[in-house]
Amino acid sequence: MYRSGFVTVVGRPNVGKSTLLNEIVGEKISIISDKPQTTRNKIQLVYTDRDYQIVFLDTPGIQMPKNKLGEYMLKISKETLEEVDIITFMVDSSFETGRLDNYIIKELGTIKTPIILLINKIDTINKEDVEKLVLKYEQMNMFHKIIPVSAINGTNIDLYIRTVKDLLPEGPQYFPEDMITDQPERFIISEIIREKALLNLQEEVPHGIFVGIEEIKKRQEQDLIDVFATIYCEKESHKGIIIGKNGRMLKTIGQQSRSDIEKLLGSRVNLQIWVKVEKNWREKEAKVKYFGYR
Ligand SMILES: Nc1nc2c(ncn2[C@@H]2O[C@H](COP(=O)(O)OP(=O)(O)OP(=O)(O)O)[C@@H](O)[C@H]2O)c(=O)[nH]1
Ligand SMILES: [Mg+2]
Repeated sequence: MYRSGFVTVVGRPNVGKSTLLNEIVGEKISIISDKPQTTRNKIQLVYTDRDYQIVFLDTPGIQMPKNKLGEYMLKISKETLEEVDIITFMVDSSFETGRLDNYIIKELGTIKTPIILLINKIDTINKEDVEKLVLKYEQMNMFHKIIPVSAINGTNIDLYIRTVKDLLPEGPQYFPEDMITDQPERFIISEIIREKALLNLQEEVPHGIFVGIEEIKKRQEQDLIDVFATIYCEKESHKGIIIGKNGRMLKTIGQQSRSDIEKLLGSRVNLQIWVKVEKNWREKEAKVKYFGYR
């Protein structure tokens, strides 16, 4: 009997949801950064073996929305709760349970779907504190299972997979066995560039960017692919910061992105990035939709 199903991973921003799912599928599909609100869309990551297929949904960190983009992100994180077989709720053990965790716990309390709680980043705390946390969450009486994990080290990830498998209903293999994401190459390339922008830029600048891919074209009879991209930002001053003194910042973002894109495409890449201003696009519903957040 083949078993399959959909599993959403929700939690506050920055707890390590994308790190976990990349670890499980063994490839970097979802981008990761030390800044909150890294993931903006719902991204499917598919785990397949002989008897099981698990379709994981990576979602944006749940946060009180500050603009139209934030409203969209909250909406899709909540929507996924309704459409899955299993919910994984992830918390970060290096922080106290905050207002946001409590908000999410309250939302989850009204849902019948089984919930697995992952307490992540246990590599940053000692054993006694892990046990205390487990006890604290056990008292809430709402989780099918509580698993302390380290997404970065891979600790207890096998136990998590085992737990998910045991809960899966009988079902078809939805996707071919070599498929690990529903996202097109074009999207992953734009996300790689956004990740490098998040990595190198400070404060509000990276949160206001959107990366558009104009063209991906293989040069004939050459092992070289041209990629033309545009980074849209919200203000003239941000454009200056992204380009940097003598173009240095844009060069760094470009070099780091190119290296990852080459790995993804398995070919040499010529990457050209332009920077344009699209004033306050995150506030405007039409623009947010135009940029693909719908
Ligand atoms: N020490 C430690 N750090 C981790 C672990 N897992 C993730 N991180 C770090 O936590 C930060 C956030 O990771 P992400 O995977 O981007 O978090 P996320 O929950 O997807 O964040 P959003 O997409 O913004 O909601 C990154 O700097 C990761 O390297 C872990 O097990 N241990
Ligand atoms: Mg993420």
